[in-house]
Amino acid sequence: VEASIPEPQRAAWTKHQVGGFKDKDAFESEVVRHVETTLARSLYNCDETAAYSATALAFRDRLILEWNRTQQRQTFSDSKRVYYLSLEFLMGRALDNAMLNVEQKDLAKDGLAELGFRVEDVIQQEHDAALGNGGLGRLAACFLDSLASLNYPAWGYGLRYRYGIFKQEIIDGYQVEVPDYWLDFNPWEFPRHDVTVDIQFYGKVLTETNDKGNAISQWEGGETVKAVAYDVPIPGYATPTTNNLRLWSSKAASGEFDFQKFNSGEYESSVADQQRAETISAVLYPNDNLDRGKELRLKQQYFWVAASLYDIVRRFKKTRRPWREFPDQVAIQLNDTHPTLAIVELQRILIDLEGLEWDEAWNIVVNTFGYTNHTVLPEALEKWSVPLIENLLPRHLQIIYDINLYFLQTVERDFPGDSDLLRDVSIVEESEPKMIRMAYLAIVGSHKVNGVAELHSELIRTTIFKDFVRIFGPDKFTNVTNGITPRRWLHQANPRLSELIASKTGGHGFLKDLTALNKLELYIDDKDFRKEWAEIKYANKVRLAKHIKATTGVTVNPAALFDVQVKRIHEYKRQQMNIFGAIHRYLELKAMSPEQRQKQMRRVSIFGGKAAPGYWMAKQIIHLINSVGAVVNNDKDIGDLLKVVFLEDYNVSKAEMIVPASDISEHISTAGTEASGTSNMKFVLNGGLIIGTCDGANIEITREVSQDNIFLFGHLSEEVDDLRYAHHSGDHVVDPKLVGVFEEIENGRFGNPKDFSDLISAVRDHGDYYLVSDDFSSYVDSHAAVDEAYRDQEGWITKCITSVSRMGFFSSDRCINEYAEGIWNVEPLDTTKDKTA
Ligand code: TH1
Repeated sequence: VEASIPEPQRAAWTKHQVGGFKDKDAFESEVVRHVETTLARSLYNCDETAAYSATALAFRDRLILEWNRTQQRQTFSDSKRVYYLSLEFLMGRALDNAMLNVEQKDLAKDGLAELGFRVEDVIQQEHDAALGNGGLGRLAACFLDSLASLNYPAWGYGLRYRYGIFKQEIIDGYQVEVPDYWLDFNPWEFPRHDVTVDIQFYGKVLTETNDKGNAISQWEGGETVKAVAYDVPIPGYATPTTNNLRLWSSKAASGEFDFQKFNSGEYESSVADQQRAETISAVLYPNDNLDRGKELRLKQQYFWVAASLYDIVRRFKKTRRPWREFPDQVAIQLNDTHPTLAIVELQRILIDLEGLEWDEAWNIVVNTFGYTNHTVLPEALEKWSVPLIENLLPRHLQIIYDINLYFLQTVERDFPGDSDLLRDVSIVEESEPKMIRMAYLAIVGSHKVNGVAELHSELIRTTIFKDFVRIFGPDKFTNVTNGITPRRWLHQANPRLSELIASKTGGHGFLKDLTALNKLELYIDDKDFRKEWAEIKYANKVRLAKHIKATTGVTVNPAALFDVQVKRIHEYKRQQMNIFGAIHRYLELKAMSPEQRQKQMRRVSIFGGKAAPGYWMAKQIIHLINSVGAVVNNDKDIGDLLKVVFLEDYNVSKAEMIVPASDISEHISTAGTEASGTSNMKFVLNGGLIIGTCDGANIEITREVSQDNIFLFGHLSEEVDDLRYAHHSGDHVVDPKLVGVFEEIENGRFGNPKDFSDLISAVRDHGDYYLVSDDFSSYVDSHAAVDEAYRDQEGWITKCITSVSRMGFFSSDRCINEYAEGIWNVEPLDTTKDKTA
């Protein structure tokens, strides 16, 4: 390839290639150039928004050069690539991350200061890229950061939603959803109008017999939509590797609109086709851990999967290798079952379009895919109705049936006569209408299936997928415990703590190898170090207190214990138990004499998180939190002994401010329901302790930091089934403390009791599925233990430092290396042997 370009031309091009900014001056001149030319503004009307835009464009120009070189390097090296398919990428802001990863933030800070701006203010101008709901989408974003930082040849594939997760406003204590139109100015994406794929829907299947007497099927689509690629550069930390995130946007296939219709006066219908096509990538479904089975969602899934596979296959074909080498060149990871149709689509490409035999094709497919399961909640396991698939993707349905047929034949061969087993593991559920079980399809079509924390991986092996362990053997099922990127979640979110750690561990190496944090334990008794540590936490709390004041009007005391629960609102995550606990605390304080009261610990109970727009119970929880806050925060008896605040519109950028300011955070899901959780890791990494159940990654955090440094409570996952069963036996008694809480709510102490009656009856009258009552007293006791521990400030700081020093395991770098070795069989690319440099 290189030789095809004559030497003089190559020299002319490379002469003009530049990496990072040479110095502050070079940076400033690029900023000024972008302000004056790209933005057509001047010194006199350059506000913070314009300064942000120009800074972002200046860094973007640098990133794209490294991006280009990375792509060339990966192509020349001919190495295996990883493709991470995710319907969600919760990226947050990009500028700070880009400046830090290319290690030029100090230079930018000085340059912007000379131009009259504070870098912190400039960074704040950026709109979050919020193409995700919560943990699953943020995990994908952390993985992209680690893949690039570790120099893996990897691409992310997703959808370019015009509207990301909605913006949450709290009005009169209720959640109101506002659309998140985020694309007005997005310097981080590059439209590739030359990279487009035609995607078919509907239509019918034509079957013919060829010369060999084999049936040949061809799908004739009834409708075509165009997928247009938009590329987002992903810079690794302290490495030239800049990987690519490719997001697909939908467009009408027939250009703009139907001119014939337009000219004959049918104005509306002439644009209808165009609008229908653009609807596909218009909006992110705002459900976390819930499957609603909507046709448009299925369309999104196929659209994205088909465009991505076309792209991947095209890239493979350029290598001119035989098909059997496909899995040596390509690893595709399915982030939950959302991209499972990729399995069917690749099989279709190989048999219908490339003419391979079924078995040869299937072998390639299975060796290519890996599937990550993120939940055991039954309402979140995807199923698609057969009539829906049959109408939208008729050929795919046939292939699914064939996959199932061959699979069930092997089951029948290995477990003869076990018809219950056949029915239980069938990809097709024999219901009315029939349903396709996407998780089963993903298992059958992948060579590895993993859960995201040890307990969760054990649960999938022994409960929802136990039959598949019998069929395929235990080796197909594995665990990769989730992780987080220390670049964003320590270095970027908590710069002062990052610098303090750097000063004690010998520089910023811990950002590449997080296990280096263990060196901190040597300084556990160092007075100055501990003082600085405490000062940083306090400063972070002051910053959050200011934000709370500015956004809610509530004054909170930064010396109080900050108790934080921020995550999507869901019954299984049990924010209702938290607010019941706060009410209980309030009632106890009220019952005390003023003297007694003054001996109590001060608390700020902080909540944040979005409820899915159709999730009634979650919305009641938000309303209850706000209603309790309105009473407690204005009670003169209470003062700053207790404050209850709900922070509006929790998102990645807010998390970067909230996480470093917490003393204790709550990870209190019913045991066995939270697959992993990842914010638990973020809080501990930032010097906060956690109160939690024996669930998800809490268990592994406990193993690392030790029992002494975490507040665990509640029943274990083994006990859950029996407890649920007992609730229906008639003699179900609600915890007396909780009864007291319910009484006060029902007396109208927090507003109209009708507004909260469903929250109460779920516990008292409808079987308490999430075990709120069963865990309540141990939860309250555990909070008392937190108060006691916090009284001893020195002891508390020791716990925090010890915990941070033991968090190395939870880097997403460790996680990605495990995937690379155990599932993908890919290796990092040596960036020093760069032929093109
Ligand atoms: C989350 C899990 O609830 C969480 O425990 C885990 O840490 C995270 O994934 C990353 O592994 C999930 N998010 C979703 C979102 C949808 C469907 C299922 C899950 S599981 C839309």
